[in-house]
Amino acid sequence: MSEFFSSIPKIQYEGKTSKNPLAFKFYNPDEVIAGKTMRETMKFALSWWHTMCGAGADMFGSGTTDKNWSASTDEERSRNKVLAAFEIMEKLGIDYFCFHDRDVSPDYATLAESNAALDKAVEVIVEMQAKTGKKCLWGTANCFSHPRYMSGAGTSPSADVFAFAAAQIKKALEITVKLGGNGYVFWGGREGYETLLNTNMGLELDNMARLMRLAVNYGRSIGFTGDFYVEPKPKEPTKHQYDFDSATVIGFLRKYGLDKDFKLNIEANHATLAMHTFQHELRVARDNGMFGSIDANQGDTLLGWDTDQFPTNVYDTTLCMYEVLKAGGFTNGGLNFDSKARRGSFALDDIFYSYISGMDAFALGLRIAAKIIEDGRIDDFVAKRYASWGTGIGADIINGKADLAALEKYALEKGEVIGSVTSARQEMLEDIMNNIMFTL
Ligand code: XUL
Ligand code: CO
Repeated sequence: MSEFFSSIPKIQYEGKTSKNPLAFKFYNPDEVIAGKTMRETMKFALSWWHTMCGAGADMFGSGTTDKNWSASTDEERSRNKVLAAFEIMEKLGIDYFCFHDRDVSPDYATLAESNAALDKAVEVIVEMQAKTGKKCLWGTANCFSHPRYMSGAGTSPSADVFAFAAAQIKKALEITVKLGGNGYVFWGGREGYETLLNTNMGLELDNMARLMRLAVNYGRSIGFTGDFYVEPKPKEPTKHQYDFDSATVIGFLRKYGLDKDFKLNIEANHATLAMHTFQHELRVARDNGMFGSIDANQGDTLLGWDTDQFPTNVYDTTLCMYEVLKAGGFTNGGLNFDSKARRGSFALDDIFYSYISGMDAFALGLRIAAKIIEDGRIDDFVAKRYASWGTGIGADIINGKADLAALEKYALEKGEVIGSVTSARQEMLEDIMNNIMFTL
């Protein structure tokens, strides 16, 4: 195993009293929580984009971190990125990875050259997978960075651009299958509009669905049996993105008959940008049978953009893992860190401190979520609050036995019903949450 991080040891679990910054305090891979090992439940994944490529550039300044990986050519950089990524995964005990095509290998002058270079880099990944047993969580195509996609890819006004994006997606699907990936993501960073004055929204949405259908048909024809995902995000870089939030995406997928092949990849900060909580987005997905995978980034509520921070907010990770457990866990999905260290955390070993903080925050979340379920007070409260739906008139409504006339008769006979509404007890429940969280 090549060493890009010679000063970093294999990261071990040392328990919550450890003061070693290069150790897990809460993530103990082989410990069984809620019936499964933590490793099996979490399915942590490294993302190529921010981890291997993101150098800390922002709107006002260039990169601060050297992510050249000691290379003198593009080809060498792609190869070294693979070696460094596998070293990071090995040292952190991360079993999965995910990638955009152009993270693995950059754009060359022509599509044919880009594809050939990508194939070479993918061969290195295949070799490293054989050596280490690491798995691909999902693949995707970057159809948003190149200037050709300035007005969209699947929703471009240009049919030529649509065709180019389709070609890129075809190749990305082939690679995902080659690497044994169980997921393929559509995230539409440029699929939206800046102003309706120049936009045929109806045609753009129909075309997006056409592109997804073509991808499903091709993917299935080459043996992709996993899930396709849409990753909702309301804005940034485009002012209004069509994949606004979970509810919008579910409506879109159902309208176009794509809901059997697609699920959702929920990103925490995309939820924040849509003015929802992370838990809300997960709940909408779960309640609609569309819960798929998670991009575990944290945002900053004081900033209006996607900061892609490593998650440390344990309240959020707890409620996330509660939803994951209630959904029965991941099937094809997992928990990937589409995250980057802050621009000022420019040292290469900050990658390790960042992942440790994110993995530990989710491990702590899982431990507390399992306690909430075992404790039962919150679930019992909700069950009791809705108890009137299990018997009498509630059961009749659910079973379709009561029409409006029957309900009128019931209401007339019953008289005023305000007394049947019980206190929502929000404060009591929040106190129970704190009680469970801080007596771990
Ligand atoms: C961008 C973002 C993407 C998707 C994959 O905000 O989250 O990296 O996860 O294209
Ligand atoms: Co993401």
